[in-house]
Amino acid sequence: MVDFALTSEQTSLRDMARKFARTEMAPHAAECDRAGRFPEEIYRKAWELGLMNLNVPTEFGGTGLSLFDQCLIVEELSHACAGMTTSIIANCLALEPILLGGTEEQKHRILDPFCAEYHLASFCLTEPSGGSDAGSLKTRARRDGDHYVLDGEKCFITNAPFASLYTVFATGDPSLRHKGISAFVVPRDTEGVLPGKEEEKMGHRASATSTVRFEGAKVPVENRLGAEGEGFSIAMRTLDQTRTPIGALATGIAQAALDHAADYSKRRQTFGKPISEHQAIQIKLADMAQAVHAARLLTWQAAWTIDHGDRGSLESAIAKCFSSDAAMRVADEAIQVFGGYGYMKEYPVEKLLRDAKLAQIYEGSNEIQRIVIARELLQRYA
Ligand code: COS
Repeated sequence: MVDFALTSEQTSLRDMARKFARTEMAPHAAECDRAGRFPEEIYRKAWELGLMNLNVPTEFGGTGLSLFDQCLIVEELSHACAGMTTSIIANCLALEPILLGGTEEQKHRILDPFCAEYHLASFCLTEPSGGSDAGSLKTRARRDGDHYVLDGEKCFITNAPFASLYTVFATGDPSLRHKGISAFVVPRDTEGVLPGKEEEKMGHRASATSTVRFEGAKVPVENRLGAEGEGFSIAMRTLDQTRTPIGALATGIAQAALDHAADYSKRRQTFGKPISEHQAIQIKLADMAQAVHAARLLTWQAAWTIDHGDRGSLESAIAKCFSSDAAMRVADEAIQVFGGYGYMKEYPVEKLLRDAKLAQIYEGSNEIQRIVIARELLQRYA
């Protein structure tokens, strides 16, 4: 039987995340957006409450939540500020390769001390020469006795300037394409690990993004995850897991846009009555509500599918792609409901459009999601 009702534990979890989002995040969202400030004091509080490292099992010091429960939290956080949420959940992305590819020894050695204190980690896959074609990455990993030497550059790396740990994908031989890629855990204090300066972004401005250069960085062999050449599979399986919470993040943006638009429509008067009484506005709100509901349900279904043991490549790509496209449409319509005020930074909705845009690009652009969806779909007609 399919049941859409949340358990009492899930309701409490969602309420706790909502309270944190509304009291700790929302009051600072506009200021951090304007200044491009990375509010580490908020991220530290999120860690204290168990809102970080959500996917790491409790035996390694994490919160150990199902993907479904993670999505409940992510939607609430993102309703307050998608940029802060990106920084809070970046640890899940960065640590997932360790959960998928690490041995028990590696998990305890790396995750136990990492999760015991407030730390940030970054997932280093994308490179300046091509993000979508992950199999063509050029960062080299040369084996030299009991360690590897890493050389190359990663870009658009969330939390990189503040991270103490990087999961890095590098190749032993670029001519092998995806078969040459391995995954490594690289501590920040390794000599030759050089995070770049923070990027100035259109949205998600409370989150920090930069390049990371590796110049002869020596990584011990025991920090390689899985076998040599297994890195691409680890990266793809990681993204299957983490694209669904991006669906939840986009749903949070869309719900916030709908909430702001509906609320404003009841207070704004034109032609002698609140604009909520004009059918032109009601039709917009109805379309926005449909998009929000569909985004949430697709995200929940993808999370449920993965929690029940399926790889979920198709469902997570659908959830991520649909929800982020929906968030763009809903944020756009929210601005239209606000009219000229919606275009002004003094009001909250233009930020939502800028934040929604990134959800269509990161963790695999929506064009890549459509390729994944089409491939998965066509296999079923073989
Ligand atoms: N899980 C496990 N294995 C997977 C997989 C998945 N989800 N998807 C692909 N693979 C495997 C394939 O089975 C294939 O294995 P074999 O060589 O054993 O047959 C291998 O990986 C190569 O797959 P494929 O031929 O599909 O690779 P492509 O080079 O065509 O690339 C896409 C596939 C486009 C899907 C991949 O490059 C991609 O996801 N790009 C986007 C990267 C991204 O999301 N970046 C954002 C970074 S985080 S902000």
